[in-house]
Amino acid sequence: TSGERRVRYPHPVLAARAARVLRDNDTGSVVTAAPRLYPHMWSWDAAFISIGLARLDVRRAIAELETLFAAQWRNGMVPHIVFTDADAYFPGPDRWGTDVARDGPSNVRTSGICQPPVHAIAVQRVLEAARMSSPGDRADAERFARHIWPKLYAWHRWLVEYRTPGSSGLIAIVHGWESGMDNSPRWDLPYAAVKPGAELPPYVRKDLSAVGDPGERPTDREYDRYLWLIEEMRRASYDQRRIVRDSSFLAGDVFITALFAISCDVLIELGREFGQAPEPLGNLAEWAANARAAVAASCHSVSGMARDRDLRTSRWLDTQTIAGFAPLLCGGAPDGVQLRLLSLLDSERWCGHPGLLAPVPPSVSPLRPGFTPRQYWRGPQWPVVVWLFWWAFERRGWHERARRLRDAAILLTEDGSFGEYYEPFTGEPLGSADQSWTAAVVLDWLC
Ligand code: 9WN
Repeated sequence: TSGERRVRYPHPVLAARAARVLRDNDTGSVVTAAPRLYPHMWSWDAAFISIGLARLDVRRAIAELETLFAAQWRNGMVPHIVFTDADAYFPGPDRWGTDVARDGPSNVRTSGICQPPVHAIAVQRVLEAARMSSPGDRADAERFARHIWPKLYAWHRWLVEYRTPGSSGLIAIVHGWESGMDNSPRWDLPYAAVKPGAELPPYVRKDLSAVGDPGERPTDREYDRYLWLIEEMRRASYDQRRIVRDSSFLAGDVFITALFAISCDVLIELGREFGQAPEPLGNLAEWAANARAAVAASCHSVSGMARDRDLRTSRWLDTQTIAGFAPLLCGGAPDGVQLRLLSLLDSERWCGHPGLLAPVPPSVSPLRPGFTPRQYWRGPQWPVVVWLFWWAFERRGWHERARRLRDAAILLTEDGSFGEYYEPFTGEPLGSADQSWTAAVVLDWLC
């Protein structure tokens, strides 16, 4: 099989290659998400990148998160992109036009939406790495954790204040890009209701020339919708209340909700350690409990899979994507549901599919109609998502499961190309090569 023809670097060499990717993608002020395709800082990428950087240089890791949080909006939102001067990505800062936003930062240009809240997890992981490194690193990381805590808290508060509309308790997204899983079938139904108007200003995509095969990226039709949603938000001057009330896309994201629950837990741990006041800690505990309950309430009565919700039509979104395993990340679902999800994860529908090169969950079940093994969030395996499950399983004390997942992810990535995502049957790297967050999580696993 083509799997047997793949290069397999010994782990010390693989780690050195991963370190080189992070160094090569470092412009001096940010480590870009990828060299050609993504020449800016992305929010959740920066979190994972800092986790990798902490294995090389704790101060550099801290600087990365500080740069991201220096772009935090006044209302608390952490923007999904912090733009560098590079011109090679579309939509860039002019198309986003967030300069009209009342709450935007004045020092940098950013996009006007957010991404999954994994930053508290990154801060804690950087702290752990620093403590194993040297007393100086430890002191720097502790100072940093204390300093960034109120900013993390403001970010979490923003999600609760602005993004928990309605009664589902799920954290809502106003654009598929906010989920980080842009064109996942999770969003097919809500996107079907997004009708780009004739006033959509013309545009030229830049992403297609940066990947080998356009079939690995979202379609033009999808892009029209992505751009139309930006148009709507720009017209609303990025006023969150208006956007949540009026935009043509509003979905409760169960995966973000699960990540939010555990990030609140982590923030509580950090807050206790660094002497934060009882009131914010109490709020975080309440937010975590509400988020967990929302994830549990979304579970399908037969399959157990957690579901997103279209908040415009009040319908559950039943898709067999990796997001359905959200309760395994955050816990809180009844034991029976959890057992069902674990055996589903091991089954041939997911990791146990006999054709997989490496038994890590693909973005979509290979047995689901419409599974597309080479297309972005519609089938390929994403090491960074595997890292989240690995980290959560460790945290939950499922060490053997966690170890199996990590070993499998290393098998997938040991060709040393650090692909953005991988074809599940052959292990072919797809999308961008030298993707920073892939290198970062591999480095974290190997150190
Ligand atoms: C849009 C940077 C980002 C990731 C997302 C991934 C992809 C952007 C794009 O790249 O999205 O935000 O242009 O396709 O879907 O998760 O953060 O790596």
